[in-house]
Amino acid sequence: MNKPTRLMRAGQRERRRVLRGAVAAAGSALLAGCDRLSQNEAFVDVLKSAEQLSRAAQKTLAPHARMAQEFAPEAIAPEFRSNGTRNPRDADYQALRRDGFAGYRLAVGGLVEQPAEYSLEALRALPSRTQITRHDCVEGWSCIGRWKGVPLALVLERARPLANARYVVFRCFDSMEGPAAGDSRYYESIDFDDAFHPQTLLAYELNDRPLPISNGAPLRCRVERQLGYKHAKYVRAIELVESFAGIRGGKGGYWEDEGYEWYAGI
Ligand SMILES: Nc1nc2c(c(=O)[nH]1)N[C@H]1C(S)=C(S)[C@@H](COP(=O)(O)O)O[C@H]1N2
Ligand SMILES: [Mo]
Repeated sequence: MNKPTRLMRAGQRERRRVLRGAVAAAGSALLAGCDRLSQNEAFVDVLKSAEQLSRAAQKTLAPHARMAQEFAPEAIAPEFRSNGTRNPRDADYQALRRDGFAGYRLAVGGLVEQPAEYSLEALRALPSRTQITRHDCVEGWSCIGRWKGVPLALVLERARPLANARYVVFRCFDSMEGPAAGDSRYYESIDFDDAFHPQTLLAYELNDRPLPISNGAPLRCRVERQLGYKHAKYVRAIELVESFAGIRGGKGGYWEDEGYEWYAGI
């Protein structure tokens, strides 16, 4: 074996210097807070690929109250992309649509003391929140938009969840497969941490206009600390449950039943 040359030693020193810099950068991101950390995509990728972060581990890094980053109006994209269903072909949806959603009612039920139905007017009459956030799709694109809606927490508090309720399931209008597949309507679910988070909304406006059809009219969920597929569009009903057993594939969401992660933290 040859002794390392001076050039090789210089190369090793350089690599060590670069590594130290990277560790220091990661450290300062940690000190600067979880939002910065979660914005550091390379760092998050390293964490995810290193050991497929469990939900528990991720929650330790990103505790309960962590807020998703919000942006200045200048950051809003001129046009918000749409993905997945862009216009549900389901007859009940099309009938409501023809009517400008006047007949729309959001049903809130399942494990609650006080089931309820809300028209869009009733939802708009509740206190609202507006936020400019970035939507990240698992397919590799992002888009910043301004969302207005009623915090999901308000609607849930009014329903008074029963002690055994653990998850909020969103039932959507759009069928994902042909009629032969039976009920293949999109659905999603989140836990109470996310359901009661202040940035989790039932949104009825995008960029100061009623939600476009392609983005989930008349009502869609915003759950800002998770990836795009968790944000149910075309929400028809909200159901509180104790487990996902008996709900379609049992994994808590349409894409989850196809193999995606249930907790899709950003
Ligand atoms: N009901 C319903 N919700 C859905 C989807 C869908 O196909 N149907 N697609 C999901 C995916 S993968 C993404 S990225 C976002 C897209 O939201 P957008 O169309 O407003 O961009 O909606 C999510 N919610
Ligand atoms: Mo997505």
